[in-house]
Amino acid sequence: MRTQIAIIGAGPAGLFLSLLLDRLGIHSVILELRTRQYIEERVRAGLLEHGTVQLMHELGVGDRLKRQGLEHGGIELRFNNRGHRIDFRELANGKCVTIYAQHEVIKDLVAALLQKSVPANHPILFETTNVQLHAIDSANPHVTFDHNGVPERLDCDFIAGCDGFHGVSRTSVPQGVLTTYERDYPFGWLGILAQAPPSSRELIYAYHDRGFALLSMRSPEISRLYLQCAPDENLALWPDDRIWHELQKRLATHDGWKLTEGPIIQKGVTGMRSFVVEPMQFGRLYLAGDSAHIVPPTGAKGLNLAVTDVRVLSAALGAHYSTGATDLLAQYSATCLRRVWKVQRFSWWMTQILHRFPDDNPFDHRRQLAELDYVTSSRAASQTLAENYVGLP
Ligand code: FAS
Ligand code: PHB
Repeated sequence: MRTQIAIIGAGPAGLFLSLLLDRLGIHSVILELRTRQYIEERVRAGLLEHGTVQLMHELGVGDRLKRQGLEHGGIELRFNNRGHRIDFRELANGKCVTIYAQHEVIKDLVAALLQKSVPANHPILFETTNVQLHAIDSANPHVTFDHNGVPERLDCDFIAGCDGFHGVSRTSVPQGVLTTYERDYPFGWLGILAQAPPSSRELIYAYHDRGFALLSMRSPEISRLYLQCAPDENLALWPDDRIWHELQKRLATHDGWKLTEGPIIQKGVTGMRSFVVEPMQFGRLYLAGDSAHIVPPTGAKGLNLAVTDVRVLSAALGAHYSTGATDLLAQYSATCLRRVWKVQRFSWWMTQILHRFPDDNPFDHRRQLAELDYVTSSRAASQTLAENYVGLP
């Protein structure tokens, strides 16, 4: 088998990249470890930046998003039992964000790719195992893998490592080439999906003595909620009524606001880390998305950052194939990392002002409240939050 770009992984990074390359007339093949059903049902992120929504419409995959996405013009920060709205439209030049589950994005992208391809083209091979990258620092890289029990080889010009934090791409780079920057947080998020109408039109981020809580949603009927927990929290100790009790406490307001409860249909614990690897390229291998960086979900950036990486990569590959230019490819990592580090900063900042840290003292508690008071009472400070949250230009 031969293609121009071998893409490892059919997450947001790999799928958006394949569609962006297709628009440029560049052929790619995606090798995905899991089944189509698995990736289309995996519950993960839920919030799309302004730019990600625009891209889905540009790529012609935005019809369901237009019908089902929930457009939000702001968020609420809740602390000392009072809510304070951050108005994106007023503060961020009319921009907003859209709630639309990541697995719905995956469904739209997979459908579009399979619709475009003629059978011989194989845009996505599911259930590929034992993927190995070869000769990545040569002009003739290739990938070997097993598919349907048969060993296969895919020759290509370039490889895009879009296989997430636990993939094989980053670890295919020789020892000593990459520098890793990371911070693990002393807490995680216990997340639930519940059959309960969201109790707020917009997201609520709550800072509370008992810990952080977030009210989000997936539809007018489905709530998505998170509460700060231990990084290795034992879900068995969290029956539904304990989860609701804790969420009610952390989201309570002075005027008696109540959270609407309902059957919990999914629950899970997500660890939290900040992680960046530099550079994001080696030879003809380019890392994009979670294979190169991880952000704590507080800023809702993980999926959106993956999208901006592959916008840069597709433009660089397009320039290479159309003019032979190699400068954008050479600058790929530096170009992405400028944004990656600004998004890391914002995600860390949102995380450190909204969570209770076990080794913090009363001074830190007062400092966090002062920072929240400042952000919600200063136009300059709230504008900074707004422009980062909707997506940096
Ligand atoms: P992904 O991990 O999405 O995709 C990588 C793909 O590569 C997967 O399909 C995987 O099966 C495949 N793969 C892995 N190894 C392979 C191999 N060896 N061979 C072939 N294929 C391989 N972000 C937010 O913004 N908000 C959130 O609320 C949020 N919640 C999250 C909850 C969880 C539990 C997790 C794990 C992440 C969450 N994220 C969230 C972050 C998440 O949305 C990522 O940022 C986003 O999926 C990144 O997309 P990709 O880089 O494409 O990586
Ligand atoms: C979600 O809806 O899953 C979500 C929203 C905002 C975040 C994190 C997760 O910051």
